[in-house]
Amino acid sequence: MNQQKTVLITGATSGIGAACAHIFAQNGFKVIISGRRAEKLDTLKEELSAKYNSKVLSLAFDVRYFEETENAIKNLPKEWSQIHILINNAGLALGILPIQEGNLEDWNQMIDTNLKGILHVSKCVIPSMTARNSGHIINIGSIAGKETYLNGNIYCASKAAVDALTKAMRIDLLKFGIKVTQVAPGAVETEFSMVRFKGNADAARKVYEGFKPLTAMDVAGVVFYTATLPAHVNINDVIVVPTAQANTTHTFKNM
Ligand code: NDP
Ligand code: 8X3
Repeated sequence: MNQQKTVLITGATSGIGAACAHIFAQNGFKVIISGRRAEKLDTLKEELSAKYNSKVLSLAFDVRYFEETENAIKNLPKEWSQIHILINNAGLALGILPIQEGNLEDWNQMIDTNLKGILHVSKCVIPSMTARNSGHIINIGSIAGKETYLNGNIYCASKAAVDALTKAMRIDLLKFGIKVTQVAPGAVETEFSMVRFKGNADAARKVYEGFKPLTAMDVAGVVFYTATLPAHVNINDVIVVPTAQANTTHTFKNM
């Protein structure tokens, strides 16, 4: 049924994006996987093709740079150029410092990836959706965009921007019948904390100690659910957390 549908997933080299690539490929979608690490994309492409016999295109680009993004998406082969579902997932947190000690480079990278990255990719994909009067954009926000927490400052702000942008896109794209959804996860065990703590494996491990965090596939399952509802049904927003996590500041750690 979904054989003809194409999904573009940003940040598919790892974590939630890679899990989304698996679930969509397994279910017969054509999948465009993207991220900066080309060799990881190639490995994933081979794995998906071998496992599910699916059609997969690997597209390496950095969402922070509009020209690079536009060049990649504009030059898609014709049979891949109609994107039905866009999953804006690429994102990261860098550091966890109080605002008065924050690092300007980290701030810029978070804003450029988490917010401007969504703008860049969406700007390149939306015209073909408005032309067809259909499509679905799924933005991966965060519980950190709903509530702030100590030292979360710029990451929280970037995800609050995703929350606002998702609502704004939904209004502007309403007349084209384009669905816009935000999936906002709580703690998911991926490469996220290794990136946030800049390779400090001990610090990263501690984030998930004493409770059962979400897996990337838990989140991908929710994304897939929102993407496969009937044409007249849209999920605007969903916060998905581990059962042990009430909000950003209350996680029950049974240690
Ligand atoms: P991972 O670190 O495992 O994956 C992040 C992905 O983003 C990677 O594939 C990475 O690919 C890609 N990425 C980062 N920067 C860029 C860039 N400039 N251009 C293109 N791709 C980029 O983390 P998650 O899977 O956990 O994160 C996915 C999304 O989920 C993020 O938006 C994150 O903020 C959000 N999230 C994560 C939560 C968690 O607890 N893990 C909770 C809530 C939200 P590459 O390095 O190859 O470019
Ligand atoms: C990631 C979840 O709570 O670490 O978006 O910010 S949190």
